[in-house]
Amino acid sequence: MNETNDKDAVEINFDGLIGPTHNFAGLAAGNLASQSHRAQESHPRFAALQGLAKMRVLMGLGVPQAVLPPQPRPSLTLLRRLGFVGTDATVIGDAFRQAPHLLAVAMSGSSMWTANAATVCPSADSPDGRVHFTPANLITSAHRANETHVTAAVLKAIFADETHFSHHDPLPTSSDLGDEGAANHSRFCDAPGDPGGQLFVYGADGRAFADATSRRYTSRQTRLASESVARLHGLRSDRVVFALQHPDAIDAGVFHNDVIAVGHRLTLLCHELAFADRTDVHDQLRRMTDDRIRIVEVATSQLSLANSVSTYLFNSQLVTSADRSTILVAPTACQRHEVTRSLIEQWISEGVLDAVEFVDVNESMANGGGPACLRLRIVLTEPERRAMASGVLLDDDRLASLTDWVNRHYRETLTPADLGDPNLLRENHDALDELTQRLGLGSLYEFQR
Ligand code: SUG
Repeated sequence: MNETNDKDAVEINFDGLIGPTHNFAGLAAGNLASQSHRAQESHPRFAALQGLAKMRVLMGLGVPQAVLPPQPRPSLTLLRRLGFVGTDATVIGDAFRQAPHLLAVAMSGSSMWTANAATVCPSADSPDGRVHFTPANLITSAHRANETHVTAAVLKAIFADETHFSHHDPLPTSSDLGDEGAANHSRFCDAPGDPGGQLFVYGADGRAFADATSRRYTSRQTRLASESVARLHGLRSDRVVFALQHPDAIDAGVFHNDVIAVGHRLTLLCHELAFADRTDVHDQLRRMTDDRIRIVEVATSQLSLANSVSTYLFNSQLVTSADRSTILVAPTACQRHEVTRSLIEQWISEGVLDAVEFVDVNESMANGGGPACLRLRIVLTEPERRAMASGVLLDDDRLASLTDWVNRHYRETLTPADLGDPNLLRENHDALDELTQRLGLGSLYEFQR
């Protein structure tokens, strides 16, 4: 795995900026946190500040940080497609009275979980030397499927230069081809600029007759989808592994693989029930990495599936800091839980990790989104960084400017009754108008044109 090495390539975390309509509508299937917080009051301003504080921690470690902007909400395009007519205020008012579920769908802030925005493969792995993007179709739920076309536009606006960046269409809308992006995808390499090997994890085959077993929750990712993305990105067949999720994990609330495994460089932290056939998956990963991968597995006897899901241990970010230390950026729930705290201490004493940083992203966690859900990893070489829209890359000044922007535009609280307030639309558009100027993205959204 070390033919050529672009030493200037870096892995950048693109975090979803938590949007002004972050709320708890209980929309997400198989996601226990989303279900249990349904209809509670949310705190959009606090949520966004927690997200920015996490970014500050990563920046403090010397890890490159960028943001992806939130999407316009409520999505009037969606509500009009669903038959609501008249002025914007009429559309919102009628949806609120006649179909509050659909208004919640149109109001969702779920694009904040950018691990589901797309699958991205670095140029070092592609035959045409370009970075490849496939936006996730997110077909399992209406609120997430509604992100896809705007996500595609955002990625195209930031990575516009076709000599460096290749954008594929989202996979067709079919339950055979459910795709939830990078949350089910990991890449292993020595250094980010080296050619890597990739792991795609799915929970169902995709052919209806092969998926006939009935379980508590349906899987969101199919093998047919994962294989299609790998094919579109031109990945070499000896550099990919396709792994079936353990069905017990899905039924315990592991709706994405990043709830039960995290990989970075040549390390994989995972639970023993992450994969249906753990021995075979480990063997394949060893072969793909010339036996260089370090697989650190947690047994059910150490940490149950239920506690893996409630602490979100495996939804930590695993990063390499500027001084080349391996750091786990873990949710504060792991600090409070005795078992996860001692597992992390053990990993530090064994040299798997150099240190841990605990981050509080509890507003996002309450919807099932931990630290790793909030970021999309994109490896870029120096020329690729020069070719992108650089306004989304954060430094201290931009972080301060975003903090100021949140403080001026966000509401403190949102309740289910607030979703019917037509003023939210104007507030959201004003906020996004200012944001796209600040990030140098111009007129990105339909409402701005
Ligand atoms: O798709 N929650 C998201 C959480 C996504 C987490 N991402 C990763 N694991 N990578 C989901 O289940 C809840 C929205 C609501 O209930 O209002 C939601 O969509």
